[in-house]
Amino acid sequence: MITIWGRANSVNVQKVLWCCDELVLPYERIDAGLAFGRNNEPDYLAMNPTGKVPTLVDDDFVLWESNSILRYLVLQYGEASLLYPSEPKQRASIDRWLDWSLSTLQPAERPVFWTLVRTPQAQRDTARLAADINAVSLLWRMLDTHLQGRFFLEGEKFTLADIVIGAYAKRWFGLDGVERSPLPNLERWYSRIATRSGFKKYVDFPLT
Ligand SMILES: N[C@@H](CCC(=O)N[C@@H](CS)C(=O)NCC(=O)O)C(=O)O
Repeated sequence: MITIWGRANSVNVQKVLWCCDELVLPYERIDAGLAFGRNNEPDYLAMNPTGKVPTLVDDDFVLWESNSILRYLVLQYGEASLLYPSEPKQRASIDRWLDWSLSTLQPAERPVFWTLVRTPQAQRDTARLAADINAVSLLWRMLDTHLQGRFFLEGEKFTLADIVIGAYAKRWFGLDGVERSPLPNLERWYSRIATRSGFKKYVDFPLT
């Protein structure tokens, strides 16, 4: 049995749960992180020394880093799945979105999310927030351009790239208090991925 440690409102946990849904993989989830604690206790740190969520336990195998967990799940349980094709160019093209999400998108969107969702209004730095919103808007605009003429991020087929970027897209489109200029390709793609059952079950909730 697969166990996934991590609170359900963490974007990095949501990506993993969505992937399990795509692969029709049973698992159990144990709350950890923020209000649930546990992630800084010795037992948890022995599994995941970063103290972050998610952590995956599959029998005697333990793995942390959400995108590594996604790759593992598909390679171990979904080899025939189109989520992460073995053809090198297709796989590398998916990998660059997974890498980009961690190296570029998450650092840019995190301060906006934390300010608007987890910081009381009176404590917000509004000038900083405006600059942060502008920075992340530019990234979504780049994605809008990329999605011109594409059904999913890597073409016709839904892949891990759509799961990873899709989970962050919820954290953009779900924000109150942001003026978003129209991005028609991105919006079309977002309404397409929002029909997936894993998105509905694990991602499509009010941001908390
Ligand atoms: N690069 C890591 C980031 C993990 C991470 O920062 N997780 C956040 C939640 S999204 C966390 O554990 N925060 C501390 C907490 O929840 O207590 C991954 O993708 O797994």
